Amino acid sequence: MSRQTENHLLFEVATEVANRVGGIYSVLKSKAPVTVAEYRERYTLIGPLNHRSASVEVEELPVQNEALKATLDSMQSRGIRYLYGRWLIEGAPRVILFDIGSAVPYLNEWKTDLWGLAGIPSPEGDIETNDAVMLGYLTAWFLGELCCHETQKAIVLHAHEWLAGVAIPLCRQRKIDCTTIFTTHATLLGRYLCAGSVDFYNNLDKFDVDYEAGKRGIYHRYCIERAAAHSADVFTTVSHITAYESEHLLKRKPDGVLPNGLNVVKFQAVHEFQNLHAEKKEKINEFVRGHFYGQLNFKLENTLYFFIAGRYEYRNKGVDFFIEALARLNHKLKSVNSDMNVVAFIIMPAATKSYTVDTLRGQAVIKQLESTIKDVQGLMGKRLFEFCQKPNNTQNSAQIELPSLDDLLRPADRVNLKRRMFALKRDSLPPIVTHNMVDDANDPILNQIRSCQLFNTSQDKVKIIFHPEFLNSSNPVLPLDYDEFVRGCHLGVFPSYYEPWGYTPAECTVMGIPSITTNLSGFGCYMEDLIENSEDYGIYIVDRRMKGVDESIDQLCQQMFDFTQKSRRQRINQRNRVERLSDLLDWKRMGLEYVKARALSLRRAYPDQFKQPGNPFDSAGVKISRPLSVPGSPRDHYVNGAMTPGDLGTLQESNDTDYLNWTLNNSGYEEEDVT
Ligand code: U2F
Ligand code: UDP
Ligand code: G6P
Repeated sequence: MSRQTENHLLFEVATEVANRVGGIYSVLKSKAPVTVAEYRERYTLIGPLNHRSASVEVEELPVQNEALKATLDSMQSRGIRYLYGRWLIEGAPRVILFDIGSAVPYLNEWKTDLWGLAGIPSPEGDIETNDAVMLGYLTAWFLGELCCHETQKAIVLHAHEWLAGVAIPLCRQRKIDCTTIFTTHATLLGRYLCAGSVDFYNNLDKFDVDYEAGKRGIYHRYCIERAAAHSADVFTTVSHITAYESEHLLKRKPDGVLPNGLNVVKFQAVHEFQNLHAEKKEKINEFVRGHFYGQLNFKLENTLYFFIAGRYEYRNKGVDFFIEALARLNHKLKSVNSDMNVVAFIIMPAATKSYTVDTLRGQAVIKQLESTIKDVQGLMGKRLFEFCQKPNNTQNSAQIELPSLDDLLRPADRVNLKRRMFALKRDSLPPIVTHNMVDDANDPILNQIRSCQLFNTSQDKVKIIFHPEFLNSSNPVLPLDYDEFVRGCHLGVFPSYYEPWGYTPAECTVMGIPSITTNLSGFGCYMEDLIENSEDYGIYIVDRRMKGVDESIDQLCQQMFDFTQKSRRQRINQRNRVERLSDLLDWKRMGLEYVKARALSLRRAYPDQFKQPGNPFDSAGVKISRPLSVPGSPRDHYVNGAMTPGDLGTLQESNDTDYLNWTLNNSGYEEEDVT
């Protein structure tokens, strides 16, 4: 049956809908404004229901659309529970969150079916795979029914990552009348192989994939990923480097690359982000004063905050490089007698029991000192005021007397202050980790810090703080949300070995904070392609392709060292330049690749429609404009703003569509339109 491709419906399925785990949440959330602007109520996200996060992120709504209601009612009548509502983020997209628990009675039947249908095994006891199977079957069930109720409009299903990929082979096998896109944000085997000690990139074409997957106990998961990649109408990844990896590990060359964008917020006042940096840095200063209490022998004025953040993937995220390079930087700063200090934060969640007593105590004693000083200050002010207005002190102008310190600071105040100062005494060094770890002795980060001897001694120019938990504003010791923390820092360091895209450096960029990345990360390659002299623009790229490990670490150390040698003025200028690159990462530009992928999948599913002259996909509209502000000096590959950097070629070639005509509702995204 041929359906109308214009006004088609779009469903995006992922496990991170309204539930933050990692980068896919960032993709869906930041992309929502542009997708909603394009699709309005024709866009719905599908995911598993996580009660804890949904209760704060989703507002329940009645289902109004008839086809949708009939479909969900029918599923409900067979025991499936769901939450339909509005995801409370910018753009406010509609979501259907299926309660996976309610599908458990079907699980064994579905597992058997998956084996019969696609030859994919699903062993006992792998909860993640069970959840993936249930989410996939629920999605396919939903689409199958929806196609019967909604018979006019074409339906696009876009699945992210293997965890949401089971629906794709099902749609194909059951011949459900929809078209599918599968985007992989990393490959399973890639992550596993890189986390070990293999020379991944030089051997990509040589791995025996089935054997490697079997060896790691992930063969069934790998089968799901590979089935999704092969049975999707359009298969994409988030960067060229992952496209290359997918071609070898999943054995299908992606049709194109859908790079990750961000929802770039422009401030009215251009320098607002600089003020924010100063404001948030002060909050970090407060934490640092507490953490280093009694041993704060370095000036915060001359201190730079570096950080690495993300999921705890020791080798993949390059924490090993970071710590080694910090040790070298420490040595270098000492040897040149630099007056600069670095406090390096590692923000990576690991299993912990609680904050350490020392960490909590540090914050407490500094707060007590602060509050005692405030009290004493008040008393001294009062005494000064009284003294100055006494008649015998003001009568004789030739001999006006000022009070002595003893008049102002009384013995009781001195005692109070001394008590607080005694409380600052400590015998131990400032801790390198803020929490009690469940497995302190075997933690790879702690062990490397130990072997590099970065112990926060008073001679160290580089101090280190491992915070094994993501940040949030209700944190008792460092009360900042992650983005506030980033704003307060000076440099993000992300020397990843395996990083399909890498949101963290991209986020730094749009917040005007310089960062270090590598030419093995999707983001790093994207920026390297786009900008000449990227270091001037605050994008430092470590070469992890052509250089040996030692050489790469030296390069990273040198980049950090060069950064410490900048003056405040130079840092301010560099932040301004970084921030000007934001437009390159805006979904208003990146979103175009998603549009192309959907057009291609519709074209593949309904080729007849695209032969007709006058198809709305091929006709009038308004040209997309160039980015509002043209970035500093980047090479502009793009003719008339038509190209976006994600093209592998095929997305373009297979579509005759004139993408110059793509526009967001002709007028662009208006905030008030979608809230
Ligand atoms: C894959 O994702 P990942 O989950 O490995 O990672 P990142 O892109 O590094 O994203 C980590 C996210 O965690 C957030 C941060 C990022 O959005 O803002 N975060 C946080 O909320 N709190 C903290 O304290 C620290 C970090 C893949 F490996 C990546 O290369 C891709 O970029 C990603 C999406 O395609 O998928
Ligand atoms: N500036 C700032 N914060 C300050 C002081 C200055 O943002 O505390 C601004 C200043 O107004 C100027 C910019 O920094 O606009 C520096 O721009 P410049 O043209 O010198 O260097 P660029 O950033 O263009 O390389
Ligand atoms: C921002 C503020 C300035 C402040 C500076 C500190 O630019 O607008 O007032 O002096 O940050 O920069 P630094 O790199 O030393 O943290």
